[in-house]
Amino acid sequence: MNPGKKIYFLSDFHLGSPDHASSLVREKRIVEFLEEIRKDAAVIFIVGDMFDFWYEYRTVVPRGYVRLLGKLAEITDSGIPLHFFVGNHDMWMKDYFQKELNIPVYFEPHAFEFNNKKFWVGHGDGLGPGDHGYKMMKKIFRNPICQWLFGILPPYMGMGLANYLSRRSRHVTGAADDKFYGEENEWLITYCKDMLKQQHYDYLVFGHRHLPIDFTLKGGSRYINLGDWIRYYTYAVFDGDQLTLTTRYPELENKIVRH
Ligand SMILES: [Mn+2]
Repeated sequence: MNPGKKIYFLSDFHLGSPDHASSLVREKRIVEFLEEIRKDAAVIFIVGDMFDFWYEYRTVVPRGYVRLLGKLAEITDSGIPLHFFVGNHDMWMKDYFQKELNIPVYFEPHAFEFNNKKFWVGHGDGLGPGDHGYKMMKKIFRNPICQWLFGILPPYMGMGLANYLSRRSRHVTGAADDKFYGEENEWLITYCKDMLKQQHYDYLVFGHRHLPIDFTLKGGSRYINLGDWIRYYTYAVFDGDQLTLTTRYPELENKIVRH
């Protein structure tokens, strides 16, 4: 990494939700933030659930989000690499991001190394113990035949069904998520501990939890949860030496769980 350059991580914008007007307010905030970090970004990671629902038909993509998509194109065109990890709300990506935006798309967690620091990055859904209902659903969602069947539905039906399910899933996992369950009960902490038994990482960075968490594990590795851009506007920034989890809006700083 060049001195003065930084690596940014953010996730869980859920654009499209809960309605067009409030999504647009968030989208503009995200675009403004991206424009600002462009000045010193070496790499940008967007770690899933960019959209509340996304499905790429063979020749058509969902309408909307032009400000964000345009900004992403501008960033990669200017030579700043951007990595995207699919989340549980936007895993139905094919090759639009790669072809149109020059953004690699990851469907599984992936390792990176910068300045001798090891990062393990992923959205975080379906990892760790429990959540068997979702793990089964994920198999169906990821199944090529199921995806093909969904794709032959007329979009007004497919998108309608998907938006309904997407909202229902948030209803199920919603409000209770805003408190920290403790080291033993946070399933991504359990997952991180298992990962660290096999290999050392300095930072294990996830989204999905919708609660910003900076948790130091035994041995000094840190589990970072990126929070979201709905309630927290949080992001992690690596300056080449240190990683910091912070928020765009200082008044939200005390919402970050640090342990
Ligand atoms: Mn999410």
